[in-house]
Amino acid sequence: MALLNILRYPDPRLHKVAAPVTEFDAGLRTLIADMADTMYDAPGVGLAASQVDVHKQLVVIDITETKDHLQVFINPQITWASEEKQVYDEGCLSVPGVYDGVERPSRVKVKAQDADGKFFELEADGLLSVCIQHEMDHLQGKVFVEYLSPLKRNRIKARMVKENRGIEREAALKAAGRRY
Ligand code: K1U
Ligand code: ZN
Repeated sequence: MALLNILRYPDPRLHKVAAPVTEFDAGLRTLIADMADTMYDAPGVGLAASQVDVHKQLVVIDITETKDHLQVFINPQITWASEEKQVYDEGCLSVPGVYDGVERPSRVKVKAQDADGKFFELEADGLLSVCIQHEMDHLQGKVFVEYLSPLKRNRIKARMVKENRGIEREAALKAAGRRY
């Protein structure tokens, strides 16, 4: 089991656009397993490769309470979105502690590949629909706070910058302690 480092907003690497996956090999399987471990450990219901600084079109999702239904979406494409919208209080492992309402299409159809490269298509509603759209935004370099007002976003950014400095300071002190 390997836990990966989750990038924290406003890290500029969260805004990179992910490239399509072209090799369905053992390295990809290891990345999927490590991303799943990282998502379950956080804990979260989804994780995009962009959040662990791997800029490939790969998403893992598990919205079950029992955490036993991992869904893997490689090179996902939305093929249909409903006219009907829903507002959901979204969270993000890259912006911990922040939840706010985002309006998105209620239902989507998504076409993607599995770990073997096999194509599949599914229709999603509720949390799965929200999660797919949220994670696909990550692959385009978009974080959900970009849907919020500039005032809210700037407040969140300022709070995160402060928190991130504290985390970096703690890490530096720990590393210095290990040297002595
Ligand atoms: O992309 C991410 O950072 C993961 C994110 C997915 C998501 C959740 C809710 C709405 C939209 C997208 C999260 O998992 S945030 C954490 C969370 O929602 C959660 C954590 C523990 C149990 C249940 C949910
Ligand atoms: Zn997120």
